[in-house]
Amino acid sequence: MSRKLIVGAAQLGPIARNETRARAVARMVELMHQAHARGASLVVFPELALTTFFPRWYMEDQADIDAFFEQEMPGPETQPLFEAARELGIGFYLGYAELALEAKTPRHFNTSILVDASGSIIGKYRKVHLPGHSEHEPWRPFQHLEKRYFEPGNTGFGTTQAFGGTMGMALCNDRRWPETYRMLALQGVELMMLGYNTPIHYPPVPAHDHLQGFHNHLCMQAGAYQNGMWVVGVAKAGKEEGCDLLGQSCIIAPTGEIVAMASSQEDELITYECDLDRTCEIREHIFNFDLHRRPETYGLITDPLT
Ligand code: CDT
Repeated sequence: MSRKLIVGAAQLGPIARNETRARAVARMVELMHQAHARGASLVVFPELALTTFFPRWYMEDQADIDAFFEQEMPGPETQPLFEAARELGIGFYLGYAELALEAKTPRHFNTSILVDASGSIIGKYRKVHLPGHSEHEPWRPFQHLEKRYFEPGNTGFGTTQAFGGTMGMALCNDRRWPETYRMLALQGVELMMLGYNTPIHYPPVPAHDHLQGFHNHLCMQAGAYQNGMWVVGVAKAGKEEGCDLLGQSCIIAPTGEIVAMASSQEDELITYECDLDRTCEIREHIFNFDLHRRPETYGLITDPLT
């Protein structure tokens, strides 16, 4: 049986602070229709895809912060995404800010879900690597307060059997950490989906600004190749509330080659037919984990620091 599936990477252009979720969802539903017309069975949206990238602002009032979070999924404004999935027979990955009530305690996570073609949520991931800082740092031209507004994810790096293979999820900064890909690959993930919001200006080390695009592809291509998996990286791009966000959404083959890439900073769908069996070219040979890994020498990676 063929294990080829057409995957769509649905890049979004900027979302203004006053843009409604209904408007953002309508933009995404349009991209799902485009994906359907191209025969896609899975569409990947960015991180925090329903609102502007709010960690760029320092806020003290919890009600102002919580206004960017979803307390139910689907809720009334996100329901059209699930209806489109059912109507078109297409699955999707969606990043959003999740406000969960666990043992009556509010928990804030930077989350992604995987939804199947019947509109059911079949996987959830809460972002592990939260970048940025916790306190207001007025010297910055804009803030990156993910460490303030979210707690580290508690789902670990799980997998979902879907779309004819083993699927994995990650979010933005996770792509810079080799452990993300390796944790997924060790569990057999064949296609990793990842949404991102990456400001081009990095205030602590502005000398790296011109390298943002290079580092984006460098880490995802290396992660794909070294772990023999497809990687679908999807941006929220363009000038959002005065802040330039990197585009360059792409689909990367297990060889590390970019096989499709967005060329705009706006809403743009790219698609590619991903053959999940191509993971074998790498996993059965150059990076055959069973034959060649030497985990007995890797203890420092996970041993508690002394
Ligand atoms: N959203 C997110 O994780 N963005 C970071 C920005 C760099 S660190 C401030 C990223 O890794 O792209």
